Amino acid sequence: MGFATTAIHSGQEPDQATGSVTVPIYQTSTYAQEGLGKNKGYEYARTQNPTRSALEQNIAALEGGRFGFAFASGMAAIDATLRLIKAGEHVVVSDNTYGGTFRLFTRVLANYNVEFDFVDTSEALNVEAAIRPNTKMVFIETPTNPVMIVTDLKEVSEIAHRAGARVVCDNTFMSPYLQRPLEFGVDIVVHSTTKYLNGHSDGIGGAVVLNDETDAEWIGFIQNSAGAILSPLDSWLVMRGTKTLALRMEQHDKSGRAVAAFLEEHPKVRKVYYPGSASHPQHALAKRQQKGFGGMVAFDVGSLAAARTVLEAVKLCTLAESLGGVETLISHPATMTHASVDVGKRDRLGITDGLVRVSVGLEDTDDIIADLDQALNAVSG
Ligand code: P1T
Repeated sequence: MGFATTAIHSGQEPDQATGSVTVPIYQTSTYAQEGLGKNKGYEYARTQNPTRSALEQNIAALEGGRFGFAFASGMAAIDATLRLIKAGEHVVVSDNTYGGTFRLFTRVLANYNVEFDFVDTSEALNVEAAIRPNTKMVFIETPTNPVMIVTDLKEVSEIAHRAGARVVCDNTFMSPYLQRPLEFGVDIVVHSTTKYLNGHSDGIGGAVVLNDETDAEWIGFIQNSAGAILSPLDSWLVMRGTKTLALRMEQHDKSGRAVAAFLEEHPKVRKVYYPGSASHPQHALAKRQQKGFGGMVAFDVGSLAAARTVLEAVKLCTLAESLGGVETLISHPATMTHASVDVGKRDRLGITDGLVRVSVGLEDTDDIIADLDQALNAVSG
């Protein structure tokens, strides 16, 4: 079955009781039991919920994995995944990740004697050099948020596996329509479903997909034990989203390319970060492991003042955190999504005060470009 067919049908069988073509929202906390130890497979809704199970099956199928788990947020999904790591073990991480991931690793999990090394994973040799005898996980984001660095999934997976470490990929920026990390040897995919999978900016959520049965059992155990589950309504909203994921990603990709091409030519723009541009240092790799380049574009206008002008002059684009929804969102990583990363590291990564990030939405491409053009033209000098 093709991707769009899987998205619409996997986990989405018509309801047995009524024939409802959408999976019902089982808005319940518990289930009546027929007798002691006698139930219909559902006991308590933290542990099992049919709406959540349907979504978990759907996302697992989209990523081409055996097991899926839905969480209350992308961060909850990442946190649950890191519970595979024990005190005294070591994790190698892409040095540019979403700021919240960096914060969770350095400010929370580091307190539990888990060691993290942040390296530029776009150079596989850096990963190899960072591996230690106690390395049990390599965590990569590709392309990274926000400077769109691409990591070779196959090469890094081979290096990690030789050392006996699992590879986790945060696939939020691409969605499974544009990139399927498990096919390149990655062991675990995590998502903020808040973004493209939901696609309508109306719910926070996260997901984990993997093939290994032992690790899956543990993730399921954590999901139930720690309890950061996705609610039935939010599960339903993500399923509503995945049904149109293929169509939406096609358009995000088309407009993303057009916006990046426009920005590259604009005199007020110093630098554009978009793996779809021929000038991107890893354009060839992105072409190899991605089906497209998506709707995330970052660009540098040289100063905080210029960035502020652009961010405050836009009329159609909305100044907001988050990404992957139908509406175009524009943000300032240095003070918003990546404020928790120290300034020295931000500068090294290119997350300057002049960097602006756009999540190119599904409005007419010409309207998005016209809005960015008038906002850029408001920059003085
Ligand atoms: O916000 P939440 O659903 O918890 O997901 C966290 C997260 C994880 N991974 C990536 C790559 C992300 O981009 C995010 C969230 N990012 C934003 C809110 C943002 O504007 O970049």
